[in-house]
Amino acid sequence: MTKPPLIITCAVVGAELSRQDTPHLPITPQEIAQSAIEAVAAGASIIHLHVRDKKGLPSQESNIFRQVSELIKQECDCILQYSTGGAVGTPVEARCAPLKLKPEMATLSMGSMNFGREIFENSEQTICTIAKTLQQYGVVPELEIFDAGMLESTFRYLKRSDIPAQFHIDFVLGVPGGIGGEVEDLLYLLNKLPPEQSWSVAGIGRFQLPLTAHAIAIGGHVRTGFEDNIYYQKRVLATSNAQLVERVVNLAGELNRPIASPVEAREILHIPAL
Ligand code: KMH
Ligand code: ZN
Repeated sequence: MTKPPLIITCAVVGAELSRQDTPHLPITPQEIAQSAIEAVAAGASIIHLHVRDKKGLPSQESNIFRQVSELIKQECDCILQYSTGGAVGTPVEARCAPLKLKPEMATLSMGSMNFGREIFENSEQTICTIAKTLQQYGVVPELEIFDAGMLESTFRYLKRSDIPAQFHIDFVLGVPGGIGGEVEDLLYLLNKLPPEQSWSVAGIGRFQLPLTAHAIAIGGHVRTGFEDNIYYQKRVLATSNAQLVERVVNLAGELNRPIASPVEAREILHIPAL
């Protein structure tokens, strides 16, 4: 089967990291936008977006999402994918708040889990509330699957029409508290997917590189960026999100996978053309 062009998502900042983890983390709206623009120039077609407040803390404030989105859109075309996961402990109303800006995509985490030392709450009620809000604003969901049970739950929610029928799946592998990040873990999950379902993988930390290479080779899509991994090599920090994207582009070149433009990514993901 011919493989589709490779969609690269870049998760530029996330909610869990600070400048103490890496001095290269973008924090202000201008820095986050600039980092996203560079990632797109390097080959990313989707920007997975979290934002930070004036203190550098994670925020779901829609004004900040608006500001960052406008800065990015002034400079380049890309699919903006807002986080509805927010930071651990963010109430569901706040998590949904930026959806009123109608981004092309947003995330929907498919279950609760231990997330490092904390609990990432995604009860059935939370999932259904976010799913309904996504539908209300016509936003295409990316389902975040952190563990095998979340995929099983997805099929259940789907049968009951609690989530939209059209979605992309992102397997986030290697979060402490979720499924592991070995290639075998990915294959176990993929075995359960219908063949036509689009999917990507986000490997956390040291799992990022091998999972990326594997996904490129077998026709999946990939997520990279500081949210998932701040290192370029063991004990060597990546200096930018673009550097991590460039590595994916290089691997894809070696493996003969062309890179999807934002226009091609929209086609693959059934997102209406602009
Ligand atoms: N910050 C994590 C607890 C998402 O963006 O939708 C959840 C997360 C998922 O980052
Ligand atoms: Zn995220």
